[in-house]
Amino acid sequence: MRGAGQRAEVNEGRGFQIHDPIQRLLLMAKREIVSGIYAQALLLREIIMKTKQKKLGGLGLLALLFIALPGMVYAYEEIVVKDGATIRGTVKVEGKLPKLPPLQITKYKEVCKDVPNESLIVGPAQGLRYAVVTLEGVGKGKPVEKETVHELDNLKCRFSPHVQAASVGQFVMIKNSDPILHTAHALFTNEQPQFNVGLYPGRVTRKPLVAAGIVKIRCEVHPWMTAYIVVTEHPYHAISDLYGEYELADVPPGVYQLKVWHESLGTQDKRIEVKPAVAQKVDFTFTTSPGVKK
Ligand SMILES: [Cu+2]
Repeated sequence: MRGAGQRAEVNEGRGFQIHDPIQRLLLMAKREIVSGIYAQALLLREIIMKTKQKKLGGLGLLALLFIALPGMVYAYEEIVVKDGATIRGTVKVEGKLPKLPPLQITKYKEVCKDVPNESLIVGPAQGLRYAVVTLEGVGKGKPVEKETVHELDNLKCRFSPHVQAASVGQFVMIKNSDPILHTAHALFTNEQPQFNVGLYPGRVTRKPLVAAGIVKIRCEVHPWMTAYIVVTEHPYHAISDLYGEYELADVPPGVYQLKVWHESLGTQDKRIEVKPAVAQKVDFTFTTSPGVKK
C-alpha cells in the first residue's frame, strides 16, 4: 500500500500545475500530513483528482481540504483552568532487575563507543526513569504551548533525549551533532508512518507532530539507536526522572484514567478523581518478572 501511494504521489506531482497557488497549497498540505495521516492523504488525493475533473473554484477546494483533514481538528478544548490541581507521584520498580545486554555496536566504532542502553534505567530508591504519565480522557484543560519546539539530537550514536513527550501541534527539531550520517525514521507503534529524514552531519530539520500516539524513532544506519516521543492531544503528560518522580499541573476537576507507559515494562492505569484545587499523590509500581536473573 505504501509503495502504491508513493507512485501515486510522483504521478500527481507531474500532473500538478504547481504555479497555481491553490493547488500548491493542497500539495503542501498533503506533503505535510502524508507521513502522519496516511489514509487522509489518500483521501485528499482523491478529492484533488475529482476536483480537477469538475474544475471547482478555489473556495470549493478549500472547503474540501478542511473536510479531508478531520484529524487536524482534534477534540481537545483549551480553556482557562480554574481550581486546577497538581497530580504528582513516583513510578517505581520492584523485583529483580534484568541485566541489560550491551548494545551491539556494529559500525563506526571510533565514534559510536560506550553507547548506553537506556531501555530500562532505574535510579536511587528504585525510581524508574523515562516512564511517561498521561492523563487520559481529558476533554478540556490548559492550552497546548504551540510555540514549544522539542529537540531530538543525534549525539554520540544515540538519540537524545531517549524519551520525551509532546502535544499535537508542536514540532520536533531533529539535529545531528555527530560527524557521521544518521537517519530519524519515526513510526507510530501501529506502524503508521510519522516522518523519515536523512541527517547529514550538522543538519537541522523541523517536523510537525500531527497525531497522538507513541512514536518510535529508529536510525536506519545504526540499528541500536531508538527513541520515543509520546504525543498527546493535550498538554497533560510528564516524563519520570531518575527518582521516578513526575508531576502534572493545572488539571481541571474531573474523573480520569491516569496512565503510565514504559518502553520495556508496558502500561498501567489508575482511575483518579480530581477535586477542585486539591493536590494528590498517585504512585505506580511495576513488578519485573520473577525469576529474571540479575
Ligand atoms: Cu545513526
